[in-house]
Amino acid sequence: SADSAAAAHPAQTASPTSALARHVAEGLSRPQKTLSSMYFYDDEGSRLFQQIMALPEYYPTRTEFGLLTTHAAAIAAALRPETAAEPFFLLELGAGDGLKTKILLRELLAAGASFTYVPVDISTAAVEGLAESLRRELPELRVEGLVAEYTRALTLMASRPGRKVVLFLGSNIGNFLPADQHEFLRALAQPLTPDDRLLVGFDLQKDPRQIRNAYDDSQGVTAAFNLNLLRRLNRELDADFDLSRWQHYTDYDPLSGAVRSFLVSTHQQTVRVPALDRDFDFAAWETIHTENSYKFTQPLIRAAAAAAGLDVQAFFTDDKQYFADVVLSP
Ligand code: AVI
Repeated sequence: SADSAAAAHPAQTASPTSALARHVAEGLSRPQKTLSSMYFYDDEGSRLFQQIMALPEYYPTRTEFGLLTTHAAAIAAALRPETAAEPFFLLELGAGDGLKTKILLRELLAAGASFTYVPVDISTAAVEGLAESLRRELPELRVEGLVAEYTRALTLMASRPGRKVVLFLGSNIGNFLPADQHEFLRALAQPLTPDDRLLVGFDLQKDPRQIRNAYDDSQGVTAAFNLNLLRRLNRELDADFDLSRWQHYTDYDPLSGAVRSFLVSTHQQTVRVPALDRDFDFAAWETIHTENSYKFTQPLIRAAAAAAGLDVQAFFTDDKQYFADVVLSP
């Protein structure tokens, strides 16, 4: 049974009822097999994503960094309360290494704003690592890390007095399906009050080849990032995916604005997942859909905001119009 399989390797295997195990059982049982990009980010996946952000083809991080640098003063002004002395909370959902955020933090500090920076992540290591680096680099900054799911973090913070400014950068919103983007924005907005603000990053539609290349880089880092999902199932669920029989495939569809990524089975094969006590069959060239990364236009951003009951207060973009950081209010 699943129980005895897990008991046989207690140190390596996740319990059959772990969120990952349940997700795999469900996702690999569908006619179009699917696994969520949410599970890319174990330690190895997070390390590979850091490498992706530095790739020549991966323009979003560099572009958003440039646009935040160029418009730092105007963005900080759009986020700050009217009176500099009024204290507020600056929450950041999924801050990563905080490289981009530090531009805004420095700008707000220089403008004499009184605020507490609250990086939010479900990984304790991520929150502590960032808090630690900020204590060294910006000792005058007040930091209160929060280990929680995003919407739960906002609900928790809602009971604290003071305005809230919420950052959701990097076009992470694009990894949700459109209906889920609207629902997520609505859930973020729900505990906020009209004086609060959201700053959300959106990757914009552009030359389709350029978008596709960003997700299929010449060094194969994105391929390794996608394939790491199977390595993770081997590590955590004791599965026996043979990585030499899988390929990374990605495509950008200008009609839907979505980059879709897949893991492709190059042979007919059966994979055993002991933590689930199950086998999964793959036909030759069958795919597992692993990621969506939606690209936006200004009208799509306005429609998403409207669907979530949010107003667009300010729209910042770079000179090539590759990326946008948008200030929203409930
Ligand atoms: C985290 N997220 C915004 C990235 C993106 O561009 O969709 C994840 C990624 N996947 C492949 N490359 C980068």
